[in-house]
Amino acid sequence: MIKPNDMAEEVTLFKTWSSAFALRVVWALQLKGVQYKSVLEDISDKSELLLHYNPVYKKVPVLLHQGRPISESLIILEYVDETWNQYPLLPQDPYARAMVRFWAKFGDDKIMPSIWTAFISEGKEQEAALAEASEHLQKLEEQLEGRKFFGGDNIGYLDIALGWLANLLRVFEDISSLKVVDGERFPLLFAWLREFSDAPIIKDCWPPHDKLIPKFIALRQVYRAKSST
Ligand SMILES: N[C@@H](CCC(=O)N[C@@H](CS)C(=O)NCC(=O)O)C(=O)O
Repeated sequence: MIKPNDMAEEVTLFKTWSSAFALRVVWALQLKGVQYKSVLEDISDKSELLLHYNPVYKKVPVLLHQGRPISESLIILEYVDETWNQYPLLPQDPYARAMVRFWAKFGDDKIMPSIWTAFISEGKEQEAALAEASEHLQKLEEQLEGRKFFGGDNIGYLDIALGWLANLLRVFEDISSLKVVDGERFPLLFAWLREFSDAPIIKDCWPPHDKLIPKFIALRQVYRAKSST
């Protein structure tokens, strides 16, 4: 077992093979070329170390740097950006920084739940969730006006924060025949999904698609069973 003292000078990331939140941190560390060690967690049987380092939320990701833990993926991204200056993720201008953080939070608070509900529901509930997701995605579409990435010419903090869309939409669409990002309705977002997915480093870190499919089929069944009781 890894003991806290063994990690004093190192960068260690507690993650699972599939966590879209942990993937944000993986991408950020890789883009910056920071060497790190991964500890693979099993969410159904969390390690004592994970519970020790994230006693509040008990979730991955946790980044351990010089023996000190940081949790919550968006906060970890900021820490990584402030600690390693190469390949800046956040813009320099304070207003631009605030806006990027705003849209990242919007992604987690609004887009994620609506797309998740569309994925696990059926009929009228699914239609309503899809309509809500589309309304939110329209706002992201506007953010991409005149840009290849949310970060401009390069992948930045917001691209990483929204990267789960590129990771999971294809899985959800393959499983449920949902079409969330339509190329005609959201041409910029559609192009972004492709550019982001194909970018070196991003592409190299994808969890295997054929392993995600059965995982999310099973998860959807669990959530559907819960909502029908
Ligand atoms: N808001 C958190 C979400 C992290 C999260 O939900 N992680 C999941 C794995 S994808 C987890 O550890 N779940 C364990 C649990 O809920 O007990 C973040 O951004 O880091």
